[in-house]
Amino acid sequence: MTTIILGSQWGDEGKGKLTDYLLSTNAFDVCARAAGGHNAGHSVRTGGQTYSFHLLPSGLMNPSTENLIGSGVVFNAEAFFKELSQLQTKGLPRVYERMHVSSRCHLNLALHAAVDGLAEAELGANQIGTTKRGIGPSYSQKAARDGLRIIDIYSDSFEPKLRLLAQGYLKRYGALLKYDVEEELSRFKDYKERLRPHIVDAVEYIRGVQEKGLSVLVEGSQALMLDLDYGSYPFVTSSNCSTGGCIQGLGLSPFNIKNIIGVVKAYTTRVGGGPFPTEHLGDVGTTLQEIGGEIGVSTGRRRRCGWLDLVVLKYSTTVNHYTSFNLTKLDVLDSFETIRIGVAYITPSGERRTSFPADLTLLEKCEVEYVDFQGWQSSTKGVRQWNDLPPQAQKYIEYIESAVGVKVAYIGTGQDRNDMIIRE
Ligand code: 2SA
Ligand code: GDP
Ligand code: MG
Repeated sequence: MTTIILGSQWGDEGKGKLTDYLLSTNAFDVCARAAGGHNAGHSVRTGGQTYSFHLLPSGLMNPSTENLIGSGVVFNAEAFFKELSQLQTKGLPRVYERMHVSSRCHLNLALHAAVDGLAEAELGANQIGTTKRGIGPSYSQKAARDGLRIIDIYSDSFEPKLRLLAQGYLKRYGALLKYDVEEELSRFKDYKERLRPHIVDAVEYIRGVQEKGLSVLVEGSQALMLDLDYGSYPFVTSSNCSTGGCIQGLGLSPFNIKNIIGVVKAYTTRVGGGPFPTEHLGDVGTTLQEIGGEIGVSTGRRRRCGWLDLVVLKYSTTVNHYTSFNLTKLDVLDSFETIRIGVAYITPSGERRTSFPADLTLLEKCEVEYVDFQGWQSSTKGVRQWNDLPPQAQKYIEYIESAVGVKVAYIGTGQDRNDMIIRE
């Protein structure tokens, strides 16, 4: 059976921690990534060590789990080998042997990263605030049908195709493009043999896994509000980081899905540009940022912070069909006297909206309606039993549950793997 873990807000909800937690308590046979690339940053903390995952699934944490990078991912070979080497140095066993990659993945090249930076610079004040990992340009090329896939590395047409792509971008950006095609080609001479043992036909791989009745844990990357179709477009990433994107990126059977767990931070953060209705630009935002340690795992950027937004969460639930939630970072709210939840957007004409608008210009003009909760002002750090939570914290969680209609089955109370409350 398949379990899917998805970001329900704007990312960094703690998907990596839940992946690691579930792998430590249930023996999933395979952990897979379905979309995105090395723009993701999933951190896992256990035994006093922190592990960061970008392109690779956090499933490498469990020594008996096999790991797959699915066809929907854009694959950067340099990031792949760098991450494997770092994880091996940190002591994770057999990481190379347990890491499989779909031959259908599109390549994310140094060329794409160079173009990402230039495209962002052209946007001026309207920058997306990308991770500059070339994710947008790789997916654009894939959609334009002139991308290069992993399988193409082994074809004679690889070199002429890459040269052609580079020429195209050179025409577009001229001397601004800082890119050396010869260097890239020579890197791929090295990757060609090193990649070979990792490459699989992922369609056959998933078929085999499902036929044998093995269990799959899909580790979503980014989040629904960054989804190319359903997020706050154009301030989104270039992949489908939704339930649909997981099925598509891995060729999974929809009938095999048992759980779709939405990971929900107990407040909201966003890194990069774009709308953020409940953002708090004053002391609350600063406190959340500092206590929550809200810093990008891949780029080191400070994350913008604000209160939980139920309009976002309901919208995200409608698109992703969560079967349960993991509410994370509850402990970050411990010191607040009052905790707010955004429940509706009030438009300039006075209309009360409880659905996320497609029109970002309308969204900009909306005011947020909040419900206030009394804070618990005591430590929940490391709490592992529901009954040990302060009643105010229980009330906060129960409100979210009943407003959205999805059970909060897991509650995160700290960074460590075991700082988790389970509610059956
Ligand atoms: P991109 O690089 O084209 O995917 O950027 C487009 C938007 O998607 C956002 N994005 C992310 N948001 C949160 N976390 C992400 N991963 C890293 C992390 C981010 C980091 O875990 O902290 O280190 O800065 C991630 N990846 C992409 C991005 O900010 C743009 O808004
Ligand atoms: P992801 O991209 O969704 O995997 O999330 P990130 O790893 O980018 O960011 C989440 C951060 O919050 C990481 O540093 C986690 O270690 C941390 N974290 C996850 N759950 C909890 C929690 O319940 N409490 C606290 N204090 N930190 C948490
Ligand atoms: Mg992250």
